Amino acid sequence: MFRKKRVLSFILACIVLATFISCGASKKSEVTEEESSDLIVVGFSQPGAESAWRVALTDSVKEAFSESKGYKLIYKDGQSKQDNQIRDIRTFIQQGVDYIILSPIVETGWDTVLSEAKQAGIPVIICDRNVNVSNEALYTAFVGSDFKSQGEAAVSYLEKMYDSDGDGVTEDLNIVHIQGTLESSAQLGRSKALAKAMEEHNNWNIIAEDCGEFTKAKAREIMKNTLEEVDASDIDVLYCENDEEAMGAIAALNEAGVKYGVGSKITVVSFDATRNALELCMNGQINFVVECNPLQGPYLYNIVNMLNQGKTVPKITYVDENTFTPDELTEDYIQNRKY
Ligand code: GYE
Repeated sequence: MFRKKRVLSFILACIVLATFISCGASKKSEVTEEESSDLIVVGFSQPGAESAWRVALTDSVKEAFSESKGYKLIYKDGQSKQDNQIRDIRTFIQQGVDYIILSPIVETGWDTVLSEAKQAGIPVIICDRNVNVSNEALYTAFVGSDFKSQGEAAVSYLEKMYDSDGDGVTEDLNIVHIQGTLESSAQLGRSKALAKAMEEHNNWNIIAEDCGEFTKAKAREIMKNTLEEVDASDIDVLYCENDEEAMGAIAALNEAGVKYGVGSKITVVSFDATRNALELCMNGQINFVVECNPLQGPYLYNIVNMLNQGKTVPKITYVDENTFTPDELTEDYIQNRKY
């Protein structure tokens, strides 16, 4: 009898304890939910971390959507694979985020996952590179660059540089073209401008063309191989679709002892205008840099803020951008730059 009573009170004690623990736990999760429900949750899908430019974009977005401003940012790196980005967006949808920001690795292949986000009622803001989808209503807004204009800026620099008498007829040009990740908006726009120039100037030739994946290592390899196939003295222009590629190609030229830049036969043009590239430009190693502005966080913040207030947002917002030649640069300017 006594034993039975002890067992009974033990069971009772367990029930009380279990109730206490479970109450405590539910109370705790309520608090966490309450805390996070005050924050607006934004999922940010990046294609990778292939360049200093992209790291600057990530930092800018993280800074813009900080907890102190009322946001919780979930950042995902797609490791240079579209499939990973699609998976990351699906995870955001399952998590029920309030907004999705997508920087797409390539332009196509987004219809299905963007439809899923739309069905879930989550606005998607495309940033940096654009998407090419069957229905533009699949995303709410785009913030980024006009890559074709960037390419046109580089082309018009070359046109002026190689037409000293200004009669519209340039010298013959042999161009080495190192492309960015194929089918990304940045590659498509920058390559399109060069392709158009090739049609307009029948004395311009692309003597080597390959994809450097926007990385220094790949571009270095491409330039090294190119120097084995073509005579360096035949090259007039090195058109690199980002700064990393320019730095990689320059490293290969250095190794081979080939001169380039201001005062040499080979003119180097590049895109992004990161601090390192501007330093090279100021020293005359890169002749012309077209800026591509990665400080897109504040632009995205404005869009999300407006959506939050129920306002209509512009479908396209282009970020402010510039171009640089060596004589326009000072050490002070470069050091004060954010990326
Ligand atoms: O030029 C390059 C990068 O999409 C604009 O991607 C971006 C490009 C940028 O990794 O450096």
